[in-house]
Amino acid sequence: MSLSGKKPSSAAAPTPAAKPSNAIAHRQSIENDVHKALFAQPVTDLHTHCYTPRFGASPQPGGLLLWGIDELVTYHYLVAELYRVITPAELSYERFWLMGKSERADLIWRMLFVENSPISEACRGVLTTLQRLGLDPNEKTLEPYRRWFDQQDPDAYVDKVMALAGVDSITMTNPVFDDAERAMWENDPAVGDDPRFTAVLRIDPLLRDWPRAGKKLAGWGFKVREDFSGGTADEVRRFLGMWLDRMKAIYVAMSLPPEFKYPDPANPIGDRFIRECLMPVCADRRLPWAMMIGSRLQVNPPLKDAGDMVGKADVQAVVNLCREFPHNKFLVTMLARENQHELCVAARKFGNLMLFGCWWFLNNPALIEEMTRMRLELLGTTFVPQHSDARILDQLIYKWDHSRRIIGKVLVDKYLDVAATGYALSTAQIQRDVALLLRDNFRQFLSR
Ligand code: HDL
Ligand code: ZN
Repeated sequence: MSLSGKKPSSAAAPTPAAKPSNAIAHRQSIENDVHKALFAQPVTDLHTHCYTPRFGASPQPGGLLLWGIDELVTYHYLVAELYRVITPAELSYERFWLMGKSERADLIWRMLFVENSPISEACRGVLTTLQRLGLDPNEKTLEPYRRWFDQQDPDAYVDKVMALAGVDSITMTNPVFDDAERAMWENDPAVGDDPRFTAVLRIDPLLRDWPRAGKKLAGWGFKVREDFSGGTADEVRRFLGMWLDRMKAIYVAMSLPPEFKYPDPANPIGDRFIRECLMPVCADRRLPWAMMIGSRLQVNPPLKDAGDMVGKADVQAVVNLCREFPHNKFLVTMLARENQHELCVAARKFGNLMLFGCWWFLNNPALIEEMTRMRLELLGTTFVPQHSDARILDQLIYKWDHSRRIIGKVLVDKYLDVAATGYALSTAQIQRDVALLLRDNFRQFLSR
C-alpha cells in the first residue's frame, strides 16, 4: 500500500539499472556536488571544549579559551603519543609536567614532527591546521609559528578559525563542578554571552560520584542528603534548573563509564537522580541529555588528561532510557568501536535517540569512514555524523576539514549506489542531505 493509500495498479516492473553513459564522468559530477555542498555547508559543532574569549584566553593564566601553536602541540592526544617514542625512564612524567608549556611543545614538536613522521591523526591535524592558516608545516622549530600567533588577537582569531573551519556555532562544555569555571559564571553571568557560542551544563559527578557531588551541593546551600531522603530530589532539580537558566544551556551532558547501567540495582540513588531529577527537568525544558558512554578515566594517572581509556559499554542502558522516558530526548555517542552497530540499531527503534559523532579514539579516518557508512546504511540521513570535541580552538580547522572529506567519500559511494538503480538524484537533494548531517539534524532535534 502506498503512502497515499492507493493500491498501485500492478507492481511496477523493475526499471533496468541506469546505464551511465560514462561512469567516471558520473562519479566525478557526484563527487563535485558532494564536495561543494560539504565545504559550503556551515557546521553547528555540537560538542567542543572551546570557550568564549570572556573566559580568558591562553597564555593568560587560568584562561579557558585555549588556542595557538603551543596549545595545539601540547594537546593531550600528543602527550600520549610522545610517550610512545620516549620512556618515563628517559623523561619522568613528573619532570615532563614540571617543564613549561613552550618547553613541552618544543619537545613534542622535535620528537613527533621532526625525528618521527607525523603520520598519526593528531599529528596530521596540526599540519592541516598550519597549512590552512597559510603557514609552512615544515618548520624545524616552533619559533616561526609563535611569531605568527603572537600577532593574532584571540577574539578576532575565533572569527578567523570559524570561517576557515566552516563552523557557524561552537557548543561549549561547561562543567559546573569545576571550581574555576563555576566562579567565572558566578562573577560574570554574561561570560557565556557570545553569539558564536552556546553553553552546555556538564554534570558528570552527579552520577559518577554522588557522595562528593552531594556534599558540594550542600555547601552551595542546597538541602540535599547523601541518602537522597527528605527534599533532596526537589533540591537537585532546583540546582539543575538554576544552572541551566544561568548558562542558557542547550542540553545537559555527561561522560559515563563503560559500566554505566540503567536501571542499575547497584546504584539506586543514581537511578533516583535520573528518574526524579534529570528526566523531569530536561523534559520540562525539552532539553536533550547527551550521554557520552565508555570513558574509563585515568588508567595511567601520571599522563593526566592523556591518561583516559576506552571500555565496551552497555547499549541496553540507552534502550531502557529511551523506552522509559519517551518524552525525553537523548543525544548519544559511545566510545568503543564494538558498541557502534548495536547503538545504530537502537536508534532505529527510538525516534527520541539521536546518534552523534565519532568520539575521541574513534575520531580517525578509518573508523569515521566505517561508522559513517554503517550509519547511512542503517539510518539514512537521520544522525549527526561528527562533532569536533576540540579542546584547542584551532583544532576546529583540521577536525572539520578531515571529517568533511571522509563523510564526502562515503556519501559519494552511497549516492552512486542509489543512482545505479536509475533513481535521479539532484544537486538540491545532496545539499539538503549535507545540511541535515552537518547542522539541521542537531538544531531540529533541539527544537523538537
Ligand atoms: O569527556 C569528554 O568530553 C571527552 O571528550 C574528553 O574531554 C576527552 O579528554 C577528549 O578530549 N576527547 O576528545
Ligand atoms: Zn569532549
